Amino acid sequence: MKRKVLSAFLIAAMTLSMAACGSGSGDSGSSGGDSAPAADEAEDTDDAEPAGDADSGELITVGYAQVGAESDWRTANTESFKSTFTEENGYKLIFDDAQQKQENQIKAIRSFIQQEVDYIVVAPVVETGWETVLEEAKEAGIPVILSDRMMEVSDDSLFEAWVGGNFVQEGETCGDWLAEYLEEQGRGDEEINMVTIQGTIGASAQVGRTEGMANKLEEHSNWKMLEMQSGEFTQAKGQEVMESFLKSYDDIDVVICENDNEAFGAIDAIKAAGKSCGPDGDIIVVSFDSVKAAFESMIAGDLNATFECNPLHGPRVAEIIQKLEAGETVDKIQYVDESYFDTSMDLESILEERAY
Ligand code: GYE
Repeated sequence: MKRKVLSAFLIAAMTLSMAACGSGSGDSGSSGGDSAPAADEAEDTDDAEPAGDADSGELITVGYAQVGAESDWRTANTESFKSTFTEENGYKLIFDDAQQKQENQIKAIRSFIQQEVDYIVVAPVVETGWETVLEEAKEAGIPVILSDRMMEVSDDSLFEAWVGGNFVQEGETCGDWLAEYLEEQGRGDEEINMVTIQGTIGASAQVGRTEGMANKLEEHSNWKMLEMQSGEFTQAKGQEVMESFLKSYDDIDVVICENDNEAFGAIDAIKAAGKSCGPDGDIIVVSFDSVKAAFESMIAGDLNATFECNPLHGPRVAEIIQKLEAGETVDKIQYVDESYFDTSMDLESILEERAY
């Protein structure tokens, strides 16, 4: 799908969900709408009917080209697929971990085609460079479903559907939260120096979150983005990048980490440099995903806020497959409802209920 088309969906979804931004309630903001339906109905597969042909015992074979194992989010996403696409539920899952490399994912997709799987599911590492291999899948008559990150292709018949988070909106929610937080601290007009530890460059989650935050920077002339560098969505790289930022600048007010794991690394770097962070510290740290460890970090007083991105896509993809099997049409673009959490909330009780 071309960026232009995707942007139209994003705008529709953002318009519908603006009211939920900055509400401070921690309740799910709505990102649904006609053109961007929420996919949450598929959350629970426990009572799902087995998808394969139960009488003949035939299983539906699904090849999942996963990004890697770079973060807690990714681990939860893998677990969601493995626990959904079980033989008990009527599936045979062929799982491939691409170790964050697009070339490995392309190889995995080709191997799925060779094995004549029934469906190919891809969480693409980056957005571009997929046309050829998707055409190969199309020629082989194998439907492709995208999950998590998006692909930018000129012909959107190359995939059946996409389900994932609204990354631009996540970035904007982060910017709105920051504006409100600084205002509450009496720092609304102060010059605020920021740095960003970006995700994997070219990945939808990086592109969207950076874009969403950039939109908010335009609204605040007193906010200054000193530098942005990729931390590859990992804790180790997040720490390394923060170490280098701290060497270059001694007046960082805010660090935006494009996932929670990068924030854990950044927090270690801040402490090692003799500085403090969190609500009572020198540096405000915010991140994306809202995995359990991020709640622990907020409870410990290190992380200020985390903007949710839901990784539990296994059941959502299973629902898409079941509909395609039944000859039904599926919504091409499906956004998942997402929220945010900060230290003003009752984090202990939210954590108790947290699934990832
Ligand atoms: O934020 C990050 C993971 O694509 C939404 O990938 C996903 C991102 C997630 O590595 O933790």
